[in-house]
Amino acid sequence: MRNYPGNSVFIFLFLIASGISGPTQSQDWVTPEPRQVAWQQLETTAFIHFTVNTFTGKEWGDGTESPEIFNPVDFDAQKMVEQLKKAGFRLVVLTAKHHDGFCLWPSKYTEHSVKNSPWKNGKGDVVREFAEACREAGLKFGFYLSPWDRNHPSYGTADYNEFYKNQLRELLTSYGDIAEVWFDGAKGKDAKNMTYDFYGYWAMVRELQPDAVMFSDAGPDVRWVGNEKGNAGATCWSTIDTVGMAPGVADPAYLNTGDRNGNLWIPAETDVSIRPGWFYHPEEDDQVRSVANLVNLYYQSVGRNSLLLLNIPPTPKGLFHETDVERILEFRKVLDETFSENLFARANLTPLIDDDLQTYIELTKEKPQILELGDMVSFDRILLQENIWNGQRMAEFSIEYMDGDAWRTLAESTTIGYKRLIKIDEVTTQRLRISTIDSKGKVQLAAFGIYKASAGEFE
Ligand code: FUL
Repeated sequence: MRNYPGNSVFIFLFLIASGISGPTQSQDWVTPEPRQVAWQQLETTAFIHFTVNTFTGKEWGDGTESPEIFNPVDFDAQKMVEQLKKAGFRLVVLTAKHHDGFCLWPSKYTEHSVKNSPWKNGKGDVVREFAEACREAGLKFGFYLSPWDRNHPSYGTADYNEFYKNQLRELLTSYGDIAEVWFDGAKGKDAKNMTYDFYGYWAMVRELQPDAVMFSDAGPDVRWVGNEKGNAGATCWSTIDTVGMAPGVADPAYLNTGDRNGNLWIPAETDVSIRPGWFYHPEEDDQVRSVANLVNLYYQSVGRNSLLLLNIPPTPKGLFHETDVERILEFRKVLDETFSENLFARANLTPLIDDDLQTYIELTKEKPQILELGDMVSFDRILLQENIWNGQRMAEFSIEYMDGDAWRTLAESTTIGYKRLIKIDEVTTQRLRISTIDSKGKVQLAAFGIYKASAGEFE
């Protein structure tokens, strides 16, 4: 855990006073804001890392790159967004500015941008093209604006906060609806000392785009999952406490599991790249994640009460590499094959199969829930969802199946939250039993599903 130099009591009071933290306390429960539920329901979202690094082969540019090297001659945002849409991604988060300071839009406040690139004779705007392509395709759009800027001369002085806010305002006011703003706390060891005015940045986003969720290590709306490997905690609470935290200053292990007793609703976002690097490097063309690996990421993120933000980096031509496209399309096909048919379809338990989080059955420690499957059914995947509108309550449970006339354990698990997916060896049965071992009061089980995994999951 890195040390946070600020005053944690001040932060806490500030968050309460400003209303920036977002969550509402309903009786004993910490519950989400509508924008947080809408975000979580997107499930699979795409990250796009694109900048001068795409042309230099670096992961972190140093800010001295000439804008002249940015020339994606075949750039086609519509094509990339269509491919993402086909692969089931519902939000695109673009690196409008990475640590090198190069802006993918023609910012008024710096010369270090596409306006000084040969691409489209300096008239291009990557942010606009992606934002418009997303709008046309019905996808949501968001951006990453790196606070660490290795190009701008004001970095390290108080003036930088004004510069950053000017850029933030440009992005928040010129490109339509923004669904997510990504605040990255990363900073190199050689970086100048700089105190970011995160609360000022966050207040601006709330004012100008109230439906946007803000990501950082410390929220305020969604949090980093604590690693870049694509693993949400096997136990994953959507609640945490942020006292003593700031973007770039948090305990990854804490972020990974969340905190049963946390007093803020800040669910985990799992950001991970389809390749070893965040930016495209041709030497990694044979290291694109396999379909089975991608599907597993889905189980480890969405299936553990998180959301998948999968990075697919464009090549210097300004298009996705064909291998990446093949993999994401196949990824979706496998997920569709697995989850298209819920083999649990009992009419008397419609609340569990109606796709509405707000209809549910209650589970308590005292009363295990028996689920009749009707016929004998064979399956190897289980899905559970809680009605997160009323908070997150399940802490530990077991599922048994009827084998002849004996109950046998099928799965033991901890949190559910928005979604829990469980892989089991195939079993055939007519009856299941869910027992709550530990919970925060009555659990509101909103969905239950059993599925037969597509062969593609194992290839
Ligand atoms: C990190 C950055 O330093 C990486 O380059 C990348 O953008 C990743 C998503 O966040 O903090």
